[in-house]
Amino acid sequence: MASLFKDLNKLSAYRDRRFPGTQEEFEEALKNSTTVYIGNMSFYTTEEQVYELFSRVGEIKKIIMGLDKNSKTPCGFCFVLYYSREDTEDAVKYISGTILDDRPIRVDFDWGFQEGRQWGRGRSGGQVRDEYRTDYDPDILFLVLLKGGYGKLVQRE
Ligand code: GTA
Repeated sequence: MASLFKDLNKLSAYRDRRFPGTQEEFEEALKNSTTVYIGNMSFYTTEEQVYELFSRVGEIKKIIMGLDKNSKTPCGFCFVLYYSREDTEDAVKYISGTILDDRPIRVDFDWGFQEGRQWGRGRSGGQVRDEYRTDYDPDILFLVLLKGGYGKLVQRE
C-alpha cells in the first residue's frame, strides 16, 4: 500500500536539537523510522495501557516510557516502536488526538529511539515544555509541589 505521508515535506513540526546529523538526514530518518513519540500523556498512564491502545494498529516491538531524570517516574511521554512502517503511519493517523486517561494524546513521527532519549530534558528533570506551563493541571501537581510552583520554574529559565 502506498504511503500517505511519503510526499509531505514535513512529517513533524518537532526538530530534535540532539539529532546527530543534518536537517536532510533528520527528515530521511523521520520518513523511514518505525518509532512514534507520544506526548501530553497523563503521568499515571501505564505501559500496559499504552500497549493496549497502540497494538490496535499493529504489532509492537517495544515501548519506552519517558521518565523524569531525577525521580525516574513517568513524566508524560513515551516512544512506541513498531515492526512495520505502515503500522507506524497508522498510529499517527488514527491514534493522535485519542483521549487516554482523560487527556488528548499527541502521536508524532520520531527519528528513532536511542539510549538516553527516555529522560526528560527539563532543568527540573521532567519535560522541557512542562516548565513553561502556567495552567494548573492536576497531573503535574506533584511537580509544582516539589519545585515550589510554576512561577519559580518559569523564573529559572
Ligand atoms: N518525535 O514533539 C516531539 C517531541 N517532544 C516534545 C519531545 N520529544 C519529542 N519527540 C518527537 N516529537 O527524547 C522527545 C525528545 C526527547 C524526549 C524528552 O522526548 O527528543 P523533552 O520534551 O524533555 O525536551 O524531551 P525537548 O525535546 O528539548 O523539548 P521541547 O518542548 O521540544 O523544547 C524545545 C525548545 O523549545 C527548548 O529550547 C525549550 O526551551 C523551548 N520551549 C518549549 N516549550 C516552550 C514554550 N511553551 N515557550 C517557550 N519556549 C519553549
